[in-house]
Amino acid sequence: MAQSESATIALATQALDAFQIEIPSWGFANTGTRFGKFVQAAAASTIEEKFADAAEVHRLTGVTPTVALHVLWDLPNGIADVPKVKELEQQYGVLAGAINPNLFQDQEYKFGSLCNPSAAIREHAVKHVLDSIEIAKGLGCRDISLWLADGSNYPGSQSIRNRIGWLEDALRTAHDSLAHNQRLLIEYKPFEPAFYHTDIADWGMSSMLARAAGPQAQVLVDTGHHYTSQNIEQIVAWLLHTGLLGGFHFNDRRYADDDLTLGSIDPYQIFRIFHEIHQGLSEGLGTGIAYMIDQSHNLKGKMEATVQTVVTAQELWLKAALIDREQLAVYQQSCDIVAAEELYRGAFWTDVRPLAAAWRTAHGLPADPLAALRASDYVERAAKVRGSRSSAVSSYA
Ligand code: AFD
Ligand code: MN
Ligand code: MN
Repeated sequence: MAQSESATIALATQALDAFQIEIPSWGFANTGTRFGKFVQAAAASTIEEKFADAAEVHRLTGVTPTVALHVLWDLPNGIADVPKVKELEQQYGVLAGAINPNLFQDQEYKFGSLCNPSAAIREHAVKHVLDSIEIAKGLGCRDISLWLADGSNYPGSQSIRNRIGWLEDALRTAHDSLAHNQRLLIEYKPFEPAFYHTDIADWGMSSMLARAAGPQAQVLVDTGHHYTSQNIEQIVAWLLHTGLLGGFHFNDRRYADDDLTLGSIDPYQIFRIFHEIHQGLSEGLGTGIAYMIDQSHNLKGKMEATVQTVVTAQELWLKAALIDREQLAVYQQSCDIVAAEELYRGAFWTDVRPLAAAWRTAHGLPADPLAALRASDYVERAAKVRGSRSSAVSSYA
């Protein structure tokens, strides 16, 4: 049964009012692949420039009030940098979001961090996580978003089960230092940079590690961290059902963890994930989910890519919200496959851009944030101020 236009507008307003997404500080910086880095004149290279870019994205879109920080890249002096970040929050009007420890760049992590066979190295890695939790406390951040590159490249070169035990101990220690309102989000990834086994390789391992760590540990789903054929929305449904869904790192991929912009390859997959979430939310599940972007904008302009991603996320969130879930349940119950599919896909086919534009206008925002960015001279001004420095960066820095 078609919804009346006013009902659709009311539904769209409710859905868009409820959606915010966190942007990554590293999305504004020069990143690259193992084959090199193409520097961009307007790229941010200081924490202040990252806050400035994040604030501009929030000014244009209205739905990105927080920026995820990477401890070593954004707070190189650790907890000592907290006052400076607090000043930037005040100055730019966006807040620090998830805090990301860095357990993958120190030379001593060559054979692992929390899973390293050396107790001394494991202790060093645990200390870094504990320091990151203290930074999060200092900034009033709820989430510590933990990704390990730990694993091995050759069969027989490491004890997989010893590493599980060390990891359980480390995560329990980290969990026990959380404030009562904080969460430890445990991210999984099937491979890369380890190419034989990765210690936290799938949602099952993350789930069991979260359960072992304690009630404030949950799973972080990075959409690029799955094998090509995996049904991610089914994983999301399981994590919702078990109360283990902490949040997302959104991006898109064709082959591996490509960190392409969300919805650029397979928008339907994100729609299917968002449907599971809307369904869960309607039943009181998933209320604290962290929606975060984790992308590396190697070829696209970083500001354009970030604004484009936020707008796409809003549109896919809204498309999924338009599904008449009550009617869908009737078709599912009666196994009317085609009716269910036509209702479900019909929402995906709906062009929600006019609804989203109207919502933005009603909120005093540009109807088309990407066009507004492109019409502005923000990127050109940033390139002028920052250009001399970033062009000095060697392509393999
Ligand atoms: C890399 C990792 C992982 C992590 C991100 C930020 O694959 O997704 O969350 O860096 O540290 O993309
Ligand atoms: Mn990630
Ligand atoms: Mn990744």
